[in-house]
Amino acid sequence: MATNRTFTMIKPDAVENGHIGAILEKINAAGFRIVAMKLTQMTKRDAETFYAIHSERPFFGELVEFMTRGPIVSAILEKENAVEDFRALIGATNPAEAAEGTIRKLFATSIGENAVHGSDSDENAAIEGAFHFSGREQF
Ligand code: FUP
Repeated sequence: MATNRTFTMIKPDAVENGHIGAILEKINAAGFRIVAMKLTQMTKRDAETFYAIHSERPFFGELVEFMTRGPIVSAILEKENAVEDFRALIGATNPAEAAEGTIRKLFATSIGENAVHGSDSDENAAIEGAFHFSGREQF
């Protein structure tokens, strides 16, 4: 397993509900190194671009509205097998189906407001990380 990177966002619901610290604690405890991190608010255009793959889905409008309604914490994380291990740490997209102890089981309220994002492939991790961070913001 190569040491590699994934990209995450702590979404507006989890920020609003005061879960930034607890989620970062879980990420640290799972052995991820923080390569880059910041608090920002996505514009409508940012969210439409980031989630362009879902643009034809019925939930796209709600997804964009949700992701732009308040600040997010975005971060690049490094670990062996980062993408797969982080997906396991966050749990299923729908928190009702997420395993016990996962971040979504603990902190998400619905499939639409599911607390965190995690890249689904090494290729998307690189694209998503570059969308949010310049090279000078990565350590
Ligand atoms: P995930 O990879 O687990 O983040 O899930 P997807 O890429 O399938 O979906 C991205 C986001 O779209 C989810 F985080 C929330 C939203 N979504 C919905 O609102 N409804 C759905 O039925 C599926 C996804």
